[in-house]
Amino acid sequence: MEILEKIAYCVEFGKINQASPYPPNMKGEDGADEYVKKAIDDGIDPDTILQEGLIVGMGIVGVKFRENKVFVPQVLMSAKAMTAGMAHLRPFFTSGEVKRKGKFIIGTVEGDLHDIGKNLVGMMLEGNGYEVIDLGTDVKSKQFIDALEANPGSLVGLSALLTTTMRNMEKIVAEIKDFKSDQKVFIGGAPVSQEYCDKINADFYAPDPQGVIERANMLMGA
Ligand code: B1M
Repeated sequence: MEILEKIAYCVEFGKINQASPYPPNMKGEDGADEYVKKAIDDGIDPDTILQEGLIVGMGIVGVKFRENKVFVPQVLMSAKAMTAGMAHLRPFFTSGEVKRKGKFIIGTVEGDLHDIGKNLVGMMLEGNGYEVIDLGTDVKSKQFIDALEANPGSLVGLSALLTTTMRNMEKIVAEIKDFKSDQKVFIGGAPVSQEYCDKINADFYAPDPQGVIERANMLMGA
């Protein structure tokens, strides 16, 4: 297996680094951490490592997750493996050597403290080449708008896990659209639906991270 395939494999199966005991059948082997570092040392272009290694692995995970072939614990391990690999690439991104697809502002809406799903969406977006601006949880309209003002051209995504806080999305979407009428707003989270998205005039509903990535790539022409 060549090194980029190994990187994709480590992300797919959640192998973070050599010390990581998970998955048990890869105990003692190198993980995404070591392989990405080796790939850089071998002179492989960081963008190639991202696109043909980490992103390939996370793409497989996204599809498997949607199809219920893997579950949250495995996805979190994959996200950790990807994060370990990304840490070596980050300096190249921030130095501008790698062209990112765009910026994506994400937050869990006002009143809601659930962040596991939002973090997964953010990590998968990051692994797919987006710069993610994570505003955290309990995020109010003003924080989204301030972030949009500071990062023009960004996409924005709202997450909610409670039927009560989901209602806050309507106000936040309206205030974002008041700030910039053609701003594209994604919404998601367990209680959210396409019907609700249409009702509150949001632009895209995605049930899972893969759906957000696919829509964002279409919008960004990536
Ligand atoms: Co809470 N909680 N919780 N909780 N909690 C739920 C959501 C609940 C369904 C449990 C239940 O009763 N069965 C219920 C909501 C009921 C409802 O409104 N219909 C509930 C409740 C009631 C509460 C409290 C009110 C409990 C209380 O205090 N009485 C309270 C509220 C706190 C608050 O937010 N103000 C509360 C608190 C908590 C904890 C803090 C203990 C903890 C959160 C820890 C954390 O996030 N750091 C917690 C947890 C863990 C859950 C459950 C068990 C798991 C949620 C989760 O992380 N799922 C949840 C029950 C359940 O879902 N089985 C529950 C895994 C995660 C990967 O999935 O977040 O759906 P999810 O994200 C998915 C998709 O939705 C999508 O992609 C992700 C990956 O596929 N997605 C997006 C998410 N955001 C997206 C954005 C997008 C697109 C897709 O575009 C932008």
